[in-house]
Amino acid sequence: MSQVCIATYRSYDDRADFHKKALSIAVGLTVGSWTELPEAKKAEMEKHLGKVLSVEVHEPANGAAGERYADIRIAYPDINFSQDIPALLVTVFGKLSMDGRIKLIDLDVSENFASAFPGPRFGLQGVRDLLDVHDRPLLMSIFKSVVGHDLANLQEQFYKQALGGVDLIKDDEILFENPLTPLEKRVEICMEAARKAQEETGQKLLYAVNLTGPTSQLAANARKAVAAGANALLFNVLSYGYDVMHELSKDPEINVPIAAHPALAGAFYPSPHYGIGASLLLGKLMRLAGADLVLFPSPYGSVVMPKEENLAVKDALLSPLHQLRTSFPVPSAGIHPGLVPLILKDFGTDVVVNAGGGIHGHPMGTAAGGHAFRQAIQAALSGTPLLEAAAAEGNEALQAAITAWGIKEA
Ligand code: 1AE
Repeated sequence: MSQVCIATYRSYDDRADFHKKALSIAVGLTVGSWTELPEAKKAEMEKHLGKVLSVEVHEPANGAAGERYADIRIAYPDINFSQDIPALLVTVFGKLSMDGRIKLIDLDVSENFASAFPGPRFGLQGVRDLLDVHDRPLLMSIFKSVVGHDLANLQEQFYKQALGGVDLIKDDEILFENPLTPLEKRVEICMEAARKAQEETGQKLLYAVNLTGPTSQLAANARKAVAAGANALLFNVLSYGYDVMHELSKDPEINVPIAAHPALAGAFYPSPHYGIGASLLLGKLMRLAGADLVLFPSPYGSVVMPKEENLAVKDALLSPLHQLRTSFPVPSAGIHPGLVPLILKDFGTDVVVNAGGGIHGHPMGTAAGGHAFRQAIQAALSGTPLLEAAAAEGNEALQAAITAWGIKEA
């Protein structure tokens, strides 16, 4: 068979003949009809025809209604669609996404299709190189309370976060272009605070400024941000579409890492019956589209994603995928220092520990919030139990964080 992209679906139906259903998808989403075609036409259309690769039917043990499903794999010839993510998604799950209880759980793109995608420009290793941090997980802080604040206030917030020893600071995803903190000014004052903090901490820092506005202005806005000194971007990928990030990430003038925010992802992945699986939505497709870092809900904090799904996202970002660099996994939401050993146990050291409330809500203030995380990371790396580390001299920030939020062991 020539180059094909393979889609895996989970289809729920109490009575369906899943083999028949799979065939109707493979034919319907490619050549339209097959058995009615004259033999000469069949020979001509063969190269366009989708092929059913496998159908695994799962009959519920107790015959319970609503639980019968099949995992169906279908190969779609690359020749049918152009080398872009919209064409791929519309082919494999366009109309089909509205056709009953069916979820797209994975996509294996061909070497040929992947060759059109440079993927993450920096990737995990490139982000580490920029920061010169190679021996520990990174720490990211999220701006909180940004709407309605002016530049001076933002600068102060930035400085306090930077003093805490974080490696990255990201805008809140709900901070859009506004008269109080316009993009270029925001970048200038935050990067000024970053330089000032670096004199104290000796640490490099990336500021992921939120890239917003109408699609037609995004590249221009990104270039303005970079010209003003931005050394990273935050991007709400799902509200714009993967192809928009793909265009931004391969633009030679937008030569900074892009952190993909998962806003809207909850509209796609949580249902077992509908939508797109988390590892595809937030893993493979984000990486293919060029995200250097990918934020996603963690299994520990406030916006929970089941652990198995979470680790599948991680694997999709880190496992070999054609020629693509790996993307940094950033499990997020509700993260506090007491979760750090768990995060490192599940994700290893190639992870970004990311927190907003868990930094700004620290009882001793924002900078102490960062310190508490760094102390927790150090403890977890050296195998020291958090309670023991918190009792050590100099680790008062960790002690206060544990008193405030506790420790979650498993
Ligand atoms: C899953 C995205 C997390 C995010 O963007 C965010 O703002 C988290 O904030 P906290 O750490 O839950 O306060």
